[in-house]
Amino acid sequence: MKTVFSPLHNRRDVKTELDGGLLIAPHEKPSRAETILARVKSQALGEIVEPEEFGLEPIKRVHTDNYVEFLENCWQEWQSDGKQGEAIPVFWAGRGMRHREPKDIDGRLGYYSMGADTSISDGTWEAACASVNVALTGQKLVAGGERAVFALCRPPGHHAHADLFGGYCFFNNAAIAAQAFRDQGYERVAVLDVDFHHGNGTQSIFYHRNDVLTISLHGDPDLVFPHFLGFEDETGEGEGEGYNLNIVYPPGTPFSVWRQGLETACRRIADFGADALVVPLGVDTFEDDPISFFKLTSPDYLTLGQRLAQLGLPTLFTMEGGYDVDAIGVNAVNVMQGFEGKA
Ligand code: OKP
Ligand code: MG
Ligand code: ZN
Repeated sequence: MKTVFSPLHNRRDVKTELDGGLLIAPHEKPSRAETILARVKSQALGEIVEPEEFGLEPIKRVHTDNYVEFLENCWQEWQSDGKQGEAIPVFWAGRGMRHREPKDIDGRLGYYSMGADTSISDGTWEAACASVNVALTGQKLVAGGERAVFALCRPPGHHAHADLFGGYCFFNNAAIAAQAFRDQGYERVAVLDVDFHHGNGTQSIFYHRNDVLTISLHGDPDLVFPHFLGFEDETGEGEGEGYNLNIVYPPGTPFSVWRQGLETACRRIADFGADALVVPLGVDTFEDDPISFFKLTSPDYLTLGQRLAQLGLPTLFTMEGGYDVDAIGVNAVNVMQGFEGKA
């Protein structure tokens, strides 16, 4: 299997994540992608290719023009305003207030975000664009006939809405790739999010549509991020009714239970008649992940890959979360090797 990787991911290197009232060293750090790349190499998974440049057009099929412009200029504006640290949103339009984009950078940071866990600094824009190019290059390879491709995206994307960043995400790489499949004539695209967290951005982007089926397996949002979306009664709206599926699990969930949801998801995708599959892949479902609460083990990721391969679909994996850096290389590449038939 080919892997798409951009060294530009390392331009995303913030020093802060607001967590528990402290500015900690971020969980989402450059060594994550380097560790996975090292495993791709040591396992000889396949060729490693650099992304092509796709520009802003495919991004704007999913994200609003104003949001894209905000992300491009945010760091510059923050600095021009004389701020000393990294850009962190602290004000939001609460209930009863107006959802209206103000001029001030503090106001705009709140308007375009869902949380304060995701600081912005120099290079964030460049890395976020490179991550989209990684996903779109993978999509192009799959559309060109590759059975499956591993888009080693960083920063991740599945929490990003059409006009919101947060949860370490800026552009929704998986949604942009799914839309690219649609724009190239694939009639029905399935997105199966196996990251520990709900794929709230992807759900939101396609919520009113029946041409992209969105499914996410995740930790109960009553207990973890993203807190305000991802419940099982969210099934889609209008034309999209019945085309979103959330499968929610409690703390301590082992693979024996998690895989039942995977089975439900795979059957739904088969019924849907998908002609392409995008898999936002997080390995933060791992038993030792520092911010999550499922109990998957490294061999379970081989089984996951095997089951996905049985769908028989052209498949694009986009890398999302996974924060036990010692294990993410093995776990992510295990999914690919399982897909290719390793037991
Ligand atoms: C991104 B991805 C923990 C802070 C959690 C949000 C989690 C973002 C996960 N103290 N911040 O889905 O892996
Ligand atoms: Mg998920
Ligand atoms: Zn996650």
